[in-house]
Amino acid sequence: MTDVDARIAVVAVVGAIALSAGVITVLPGTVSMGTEGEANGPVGTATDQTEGDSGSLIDITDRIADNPSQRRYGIAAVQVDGETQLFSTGFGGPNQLLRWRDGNLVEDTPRELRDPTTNAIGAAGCDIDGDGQEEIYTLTTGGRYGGQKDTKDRLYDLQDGEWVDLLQESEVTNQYTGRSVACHHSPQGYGFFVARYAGPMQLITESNGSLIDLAPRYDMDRVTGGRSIVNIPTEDGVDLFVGNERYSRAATGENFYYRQNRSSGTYEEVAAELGVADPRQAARGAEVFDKDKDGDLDLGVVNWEGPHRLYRSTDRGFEGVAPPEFSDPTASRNLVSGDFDNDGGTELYINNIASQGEQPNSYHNASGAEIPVGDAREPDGLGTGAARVDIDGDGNLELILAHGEAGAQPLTMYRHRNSGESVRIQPMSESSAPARNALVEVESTGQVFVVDGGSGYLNQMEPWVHIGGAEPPINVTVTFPDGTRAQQTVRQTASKVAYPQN
Ligand SMILES: [Ca+2]
Ligand SMILES: [Ca+2]
Ligand SMILES: [Ca+2]
Ligand SMILES: [Ca+2]
Repeated sequence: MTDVDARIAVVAVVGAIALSAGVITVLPGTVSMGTEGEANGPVGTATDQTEGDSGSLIDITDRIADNPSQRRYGIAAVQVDGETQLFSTGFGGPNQLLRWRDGNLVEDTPRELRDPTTNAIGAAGCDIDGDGQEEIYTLTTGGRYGGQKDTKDRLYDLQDGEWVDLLQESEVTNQYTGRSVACHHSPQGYGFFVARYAGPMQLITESNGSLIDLAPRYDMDRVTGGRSIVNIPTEDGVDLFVGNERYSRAATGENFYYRQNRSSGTYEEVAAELGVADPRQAARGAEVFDKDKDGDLDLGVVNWEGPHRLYRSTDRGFEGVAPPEFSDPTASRNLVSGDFDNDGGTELYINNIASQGEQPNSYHNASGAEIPVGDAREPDGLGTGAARVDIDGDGNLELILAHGEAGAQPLTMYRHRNSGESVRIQPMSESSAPARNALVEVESTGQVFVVDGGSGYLNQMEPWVHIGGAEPPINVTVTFPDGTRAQQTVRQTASKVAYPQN
């Protein structure tokens, strides 16, 4: 899809012109903010909690205290000092780290993480060195979307209170552009899988104090137009889906599905066999969730101006089951799943980018049927990143959206009204970091949930499992990504599950 990249390049230039002219698109529920980049206070209008559609998302952007209008791309929920925080990548401006304090989302970005000049795009957190603290990887572009770039990515490690970039002195980064990065547990432990664009993909981990790239060893260093990544844990290993597109006329754009065999320590690429290669479409967001509560993870993929997919897991692979109201093509960026109203059913949110006129976002139930989206429609929103996270710890999921590419906009934040109860579980790794890629099965229903490893497309969801419509106690089985299992009765509404000690 060479035209796609050409269009993105043009859009980026137009966006830059618009910015220099001081043009700002104002999102629904926000107030005009003066000049671009100005760090004003709250940008959302206060929302009357008693009005509106009870079946839809309401705007709570006014809770974001530090919310400059700027071009952003990804948004990653990372765990820092034991607390879930939000890291947004800046494009033509700084990255931001935001945390919840006294009823507001406030910025608290360490100087080392701001990195205002490298034009970052995807980000993820993952404890690759086993010290219990997630490292933060940012995929930079240097302003280029394909081929080689003149910047290095960043891999920030928190050392004695200061974030140190481990790639600065390392030869591991290959300096090809890309889009997404995710936390993936290979047979050798946690690493960052990096989806490159027109360059070999990477799986970067630490071994004996040095960074290494495991992708060649696992035959994952393929070259394509890499876009999205999602982990799909099974009993046999942690599979990895990579959503791709054509990057040249000579290339093909099929997706990859790497089936991990944990016991043999190998992967096999089986996307075509499973029915998810979709070579004619340009993949964007991807999500994994148990849509029919049968204990098998299903897959959703939104494509750029092509049919969006809902795949039901079967004995033979994946079967496309999206109704037209879900599959209808849009200028999509992300797909977010979560039980936002705590009724026990999963909702799906399609986040679009309005770079060529209005492109409203849409909201669906787990079968793909459209439901009222409410304030989160954002017809003029330049959607790029999206994350689900219970950032205020009240047991209800928030939806946080980043915007950018074609222009500068603030972050936005939404939640459901009239939410029911939930049980939230955080499996912890052997090193007491979030056990991303862990699989949680609820005994009473058989439904399974994944601790997100990122990225969907550019992002990372919270490192928790959110079980809506549930009340403690519930019995769960956690399959850690190395295959270790733990059964536990969860007695609190928010509980950690420790890695079993011998
Ligand atoms: Ca670490
Ligand atoms: Ca299923
Ligand atoms: Ca629901
Ligand atoms: Ca919440």
